[in-house]
Amino acid sequence: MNIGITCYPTFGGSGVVATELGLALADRGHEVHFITYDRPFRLDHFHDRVYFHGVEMAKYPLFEFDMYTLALTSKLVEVTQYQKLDILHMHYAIPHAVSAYLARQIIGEANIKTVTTLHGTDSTLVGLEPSFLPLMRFALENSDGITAVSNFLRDKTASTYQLERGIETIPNFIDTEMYAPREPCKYRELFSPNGEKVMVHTSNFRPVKRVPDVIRTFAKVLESVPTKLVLIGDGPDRTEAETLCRQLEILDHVRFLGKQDALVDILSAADLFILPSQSESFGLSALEAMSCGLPVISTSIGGIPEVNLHAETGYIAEIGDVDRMARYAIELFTNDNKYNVFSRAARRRAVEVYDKKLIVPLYEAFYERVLST
Ligand code: GMT
Repeated sequence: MNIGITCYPTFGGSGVVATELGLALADRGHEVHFITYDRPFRLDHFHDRVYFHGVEMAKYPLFEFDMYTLALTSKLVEVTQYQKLDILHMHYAIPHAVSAYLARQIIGEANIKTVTTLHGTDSTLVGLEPSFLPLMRFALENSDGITAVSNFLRDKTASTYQLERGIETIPNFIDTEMYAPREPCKYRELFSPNGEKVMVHTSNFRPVKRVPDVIRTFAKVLESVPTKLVLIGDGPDRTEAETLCRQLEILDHVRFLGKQDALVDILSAADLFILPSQSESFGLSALEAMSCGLPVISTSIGGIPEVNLHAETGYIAEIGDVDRMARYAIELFTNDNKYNVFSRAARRRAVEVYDKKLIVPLYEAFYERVLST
């Protein structure tokens, strides 16, 4: 198949999933065209059968606001026609599904099919804005196929937007050969010079991630078990997080690493992943950690419990319950047998349920079904 993929190309789970999907599809013999305003950040090497088409923005004094939706539409039309695409796969509905709809109208419905993958906030937050809601509903009703990354997101979207057509769950996936425990891990001694336990969190430091809960949980763990905290990522709550560490007088035990590429090495140097989000359709960062053998302590929100199984691959607590999250961490840090069982279960779940070899064929089968309608 000739497949066009549009996503947000910057850091973020939806861009990661879209890019990894495109690369995996190319490895399986398809031709993949990424169509977006910047090169997706994981598209940093030459890959056979993978192409990138940048969306150019027209500048004109009358245009006070950029018209990305229209510029993307034009590029989708151009690439579809010249590269003879069979399918346009939009990751994150707003505004991509709208551009795909417009492009299909221009090209002709018989000549291209469109698929929208919902990732989370496109459906649970942005699409609910009163100004977007009718547009979102229309764009979804008019996609040739819709997938969601968790059953939670599938059901929530169907009920919120009162959709008359089905949504298929195709969960996020991971390359479990790349995301695997690495031993001996080169960063372990740096993070844990005196044999301390290591907790890790990675996110975009937005309020929904509740980074202060990570820090408060860690501070409580530190009262009982010598532990270090490693924070990966950056975003609007970073300053507040650093201030909180100072106030709690724990800054010496916390490392803020900012945005990092060497995730596998860092995760492999840690013992436990913490994800106290107040909104999460899936929790790709938790899956990355599980694949590296880290048990996860998370909230029970959204799609996270589909990924992290309570008392099996980690523990689940209510939003904001830092006492309980700390108790769970201490339990795992002080019971080696239990820790090892959880660690193995986390890795096994990643391999047996979410490996890219299992999930990418589900997208291929979905495309084939859409193309045959
Ligand atoms: O958290 C965000 O708003 C970013 C968004 C994204 O585009 O990366 O994340 C969503 O998609 C990820 C990949 O499917 C999921 O793992 C995240 O759980 C989801 N975030 C939310 O639902 C808040």
